[in-house]
Amino acid sequence: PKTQKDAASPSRKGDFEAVRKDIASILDQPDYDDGSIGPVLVRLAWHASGTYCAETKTGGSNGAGMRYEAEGGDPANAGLEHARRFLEPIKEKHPWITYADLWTLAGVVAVKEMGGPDVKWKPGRTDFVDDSKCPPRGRLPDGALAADHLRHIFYRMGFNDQEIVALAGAHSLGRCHSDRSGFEGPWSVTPTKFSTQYYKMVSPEPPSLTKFKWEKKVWEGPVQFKNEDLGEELMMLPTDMALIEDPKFSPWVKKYAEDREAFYDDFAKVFAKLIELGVERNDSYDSAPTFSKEAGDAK
Ligand code: DDH
Repeated sequence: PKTQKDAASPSRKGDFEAVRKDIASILDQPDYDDGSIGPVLVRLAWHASGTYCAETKTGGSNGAGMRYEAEGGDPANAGLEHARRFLEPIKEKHPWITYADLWTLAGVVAVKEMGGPDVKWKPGRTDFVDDSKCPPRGRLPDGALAADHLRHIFYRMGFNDQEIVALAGAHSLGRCHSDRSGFEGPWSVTPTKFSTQYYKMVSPEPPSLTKFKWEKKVWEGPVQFKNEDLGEELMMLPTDMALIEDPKFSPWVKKYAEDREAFYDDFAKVFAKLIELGVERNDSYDSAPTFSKEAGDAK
């Protein structure tokens, strides 16, 4: 009898370069947020992957469980239906790619197109055929909490303190939406550009940074921090502030604020690790070429 894993086949055939190009071509969306869907695609790849539990080997980007209410309806995933909807025409044009491959590839393409590093990406994820293997809710981080929560969530996936800080640099991108997470606003003045801005804003250390004082925003919403020194209201979550309050996290914040190359290198490594969590490939897939030609096609 076929196992569930056999039932949904990985995206083996097809031209991944063509998919990359098509993803790049839809990133600019003048009417959406700050004019790009890049940030929300990065968040989609991250939330697809960030449910991984190393101990039970469950969760992770394999399966594309967010297509089902069990995972897609997790309040932590609110708003990601927009990202998935934007990718639907790409899936229709390249039906051989699995959703799980498409969502992770979209994050990688978005990082690159917004000026970030090349992140290694490998196909071979399968899509669940039903929701029975969706991870339980509650595995993604809660922005209202602190350093111990970050460690609890990211150690479960198998990351260390340096990797936690490197991953957090993705918050140079995009914004919070009060109708999705409850929080509101962007972290940087360049939310569609991959950069070290997040560390420069959050870090209390020189060179640039002593001038940025964060204060609690007075509003009806959840606790978040604000700063208006750059002429626009920027924000930090309590979990962002935890990175500078914690003695083991804060040296990495300072390092990445000052050393763009180190951040780009480390981000590329850690994002590649993130999107591989829990992905198991069978041998025949591993030996297949990742790009347009299948071994058997080359005569
Ligand atoms: Fe994040 N993130 N994130 N984040 N994230 C939000 C938006 C974006 C947390 C909370 C929030 C990572 C880690 C954390 C991106 C990437 C990454 C929002 C706002 C909240 C809240 C959602 C909304 O209202 O639309 C918390 C907490 C953590 C943590 O504790 C570590 C990581 C690791 C990444 C990553 O990509 C590696 C991106 C991009 C966005 C912007 C999305 C958008 O629509 O714009």
